[in-house]
Amino acid sequence: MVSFTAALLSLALGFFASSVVAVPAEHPVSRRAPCSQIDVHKEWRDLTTTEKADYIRAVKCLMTTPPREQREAVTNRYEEFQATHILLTERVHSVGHFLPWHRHLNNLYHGALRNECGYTGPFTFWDWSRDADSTLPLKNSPIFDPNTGFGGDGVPGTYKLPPDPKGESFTNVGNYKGCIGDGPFKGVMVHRGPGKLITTHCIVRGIDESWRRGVVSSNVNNIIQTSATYERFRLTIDDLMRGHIHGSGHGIVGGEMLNIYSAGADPLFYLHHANLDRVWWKWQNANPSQRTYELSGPTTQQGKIQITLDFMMDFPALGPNITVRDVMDASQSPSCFKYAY
Ligand SMILES: *[C@@H]1O[C@H](CO)[C@@H](O)[C@H](O)[C@H]1NC(C)=O
Ligand SMILES: [Cu+2]
Repeated sequence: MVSFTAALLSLALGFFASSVVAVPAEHPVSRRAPCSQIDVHKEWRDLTTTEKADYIRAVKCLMTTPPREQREAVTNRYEEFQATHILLTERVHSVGHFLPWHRHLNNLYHGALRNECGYTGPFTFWDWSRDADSTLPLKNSPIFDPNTGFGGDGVPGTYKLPPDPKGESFTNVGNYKGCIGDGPFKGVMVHRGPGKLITTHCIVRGIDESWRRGVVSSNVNNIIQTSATYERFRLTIDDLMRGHIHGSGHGIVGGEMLNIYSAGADPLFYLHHANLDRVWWKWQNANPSQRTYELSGPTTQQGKIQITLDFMMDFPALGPNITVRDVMDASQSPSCFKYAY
């Protein structure tokens, strides 16, 4: 009887303990230094022309800055970020820390633009809903402007996909139309990708209207409003299928942007992921006491272990390991930012 009661008690305590784990207040924010300032991240078209030019300059500067670590076919800092994403692809997608990992990847990328290439303007995101809601073709987006954006579509006939002998590089998906034909990244060569392949190639795009519906504001707002749990939200977001938010930003740009491994070949990768992060931030801020530290999902793809806030994420060649807890609240160090809207 005693042991039965004890068993019940410990069951109850166990239940109590695990329900406490879900309460955000039991997960104090990190003991990191407070933010010295809160950066306001702005949509690309809300940057001044001077800020846009300086952002592009800083990205091109990363492309001529030596990498920190020696890795095969990594010739500069910009490629180092792409290579880390390729290396960790299976570990950071379709897992509980998909959103936190990509938030911090952007933190580190922004840090490199600022500290290694002297960028002083606002960090920036691409609100694809503004394009998808308009009646204009997506290729007319200011993001694709050759003078004040990232250049436009791939040019047919300028790129041929290499063989993918192991069939593991996802080169069978995506609209590899051709090399970027104008703007600041025309002629830029990257050395990793497509996928896990190691080839020297241009930045390949293929702007694709068929992905538009996934990112119209009615769809995005609906997901923010109807996802009652992080689990629901995470599963809805982290889906590369047509009609879904994450895949749609990749699919609209097309080409290598739709390659789950090597999408970081295209500088728009970071603006797309910033906007995806912004959708998460909006979801968190719709109910901050409940959602800022709400987390779920497996630690590995199809794994059985549930993630916790103590889960350690790594960013080889880019920055120190960091727990998921330390990036959940964007207004806390080391993120220290908010979105302009
Ligand atoms: C960072 O995390 C990786 C992967 O979990 C681990 O192998 C590495 O030892 C960690 N590094 C430090 C300094 O803790
Ligand atoms: Cu990714």
